[in-house]
Amino acid sequence: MTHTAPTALPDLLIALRAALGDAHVLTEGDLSSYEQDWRKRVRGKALAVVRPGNTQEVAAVVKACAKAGVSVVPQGGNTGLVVGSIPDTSGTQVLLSLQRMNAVRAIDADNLTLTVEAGCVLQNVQQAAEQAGFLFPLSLGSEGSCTIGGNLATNAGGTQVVRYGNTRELCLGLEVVTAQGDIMHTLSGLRKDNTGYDLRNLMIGSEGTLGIITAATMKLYPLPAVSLTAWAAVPSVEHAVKLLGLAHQHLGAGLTGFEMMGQFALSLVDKHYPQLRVPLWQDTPYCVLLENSDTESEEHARSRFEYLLELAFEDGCVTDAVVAESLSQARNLWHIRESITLAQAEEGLNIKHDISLPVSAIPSFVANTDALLKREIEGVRIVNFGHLGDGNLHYNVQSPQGSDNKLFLQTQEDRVNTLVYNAVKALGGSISAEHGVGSLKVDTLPDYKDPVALTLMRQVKLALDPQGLLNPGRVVR
Ligand code: FAD
Ligand code: 2HG
Ligand code: ZN
Repeated sequence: MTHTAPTALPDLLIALRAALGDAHVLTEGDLSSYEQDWRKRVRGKALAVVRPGNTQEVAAVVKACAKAGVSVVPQGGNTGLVVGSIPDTSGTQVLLSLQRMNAVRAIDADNLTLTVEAGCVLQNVQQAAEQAGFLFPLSLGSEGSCTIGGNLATNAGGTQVVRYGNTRELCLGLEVVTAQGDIMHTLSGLRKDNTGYDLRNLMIGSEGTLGIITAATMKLYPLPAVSLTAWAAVPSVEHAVKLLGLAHQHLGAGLTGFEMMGQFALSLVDKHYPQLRVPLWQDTPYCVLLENSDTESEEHARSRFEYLLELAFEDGCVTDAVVAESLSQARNLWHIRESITLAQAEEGLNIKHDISLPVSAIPSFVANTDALLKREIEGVRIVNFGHLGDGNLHYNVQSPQGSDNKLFLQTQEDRVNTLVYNAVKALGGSISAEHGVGSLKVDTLPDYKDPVALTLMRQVKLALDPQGLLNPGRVVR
């Protein structure tokens, strides 16, 4: 497909080069890392990839684009899973990468905050916090590449939400470039501020459609004295939910992670990364990964953890368990959990469902939806895993063994989505717990979102971005 750029575009490129310098306005060469989505589902084509180095330059880019009527797609680490961070195929959108804006601006130890630029890679934010003697608890499998700006724009979850909340709960203030190219200076380390509408929380989770986040002030926490990790075999989802209840009761705020992984999900890790040596998976339908963080001592943590596991064995919630004896063993267990997405990608293209439900509804959701899908599609393979502690499952669907996965997506994706999302809706759940809407779910959302809420969302978009130039076609149309 060829596209003809509007005649105003050369003037825009001249303005962008004047604002950023030639080196940071890319129009040629291999731009695939910016134009291809992580799941390799869609490849877009940008008019230009621009890489501003500071907030004023971001504002200059947005102003120039607004003047030319050209839309802007913000991008951080491009690890998003819903096709929200790449340009469309028209060749007329500007891809604005925040990657050069990666400075840690400040750490305020007494206030327990850190202020970082949006393009900071999450792992570097964690390390900066640790070097200052603190914990920054956001933790995702993509943390080596995703950026804090992307985490805020998607309100990312991850594996510590059960204790510390989503990215939204970790943020105190933002600096944002508006659709008009103005800079909203609301970076703040305040834990209390009731001076009107909460624009920070409106921007968080808006997936680049309401403003471009350029910096953020985030909460820090004391480093725990120790974190212990256990891997437990559980006989059913009901038992995993019961174990979660016991863990809440006996670990209290010490419970910092609770992940459930189905046997087929773990078999994919075993198949594609045998060196990771997945424990216990062959003899049990589900495994659970639990983390107990303690501010007192290792002895204290271990005795509480072992007491919990004893109770769980007695109750029949757990049939076998391994408690990591060292930091490297614990890291390996977490690495296995975080490798499921990659192992699934190695297996081929797949249908993802990033859903949330009340924890109490999860056992019946899994039982009924597993049965429904298996009845409707012979040989379908269900990759079920996720953050059970938050009521969030990655209930993914892989084509039958040996079938053409591209063809499976073409012919079955809509049908599978309808079956799964209808089951989620019937139980009062959400079709996106953490990855967002992007362009993959933009046309599905109206069937599942409250219509009044959706109308208000559209009005907000219109009020903040009347020209519709910020990441169009994402979240709402
Ligand atoms: P991008 O992919 O670049 O962008 C994501 C969205 O945010 C796009 O809509 C983009 O336009 C917008 N955006 C990016 N930066 C800005 C900005 N500065 N201002 C405004 N808008 C912006 N997600 C979870 O929630 N939990 C997980 O556990 C998790 N695990 C993952 C594991 C793997 C292996 C992978 C590949 C992904 C995982 N993700 C997870 C999804 C993804 O990593 C998150 O959505 C992450 O927050 C995206 O950050 P990013 O910097 O890569 O953003
Ligand atoms: C995770 O929890 C991510 O590992 C990715 O959210 C989930 O691959 C997925 O579906
Ligand atoms: Zn997740």
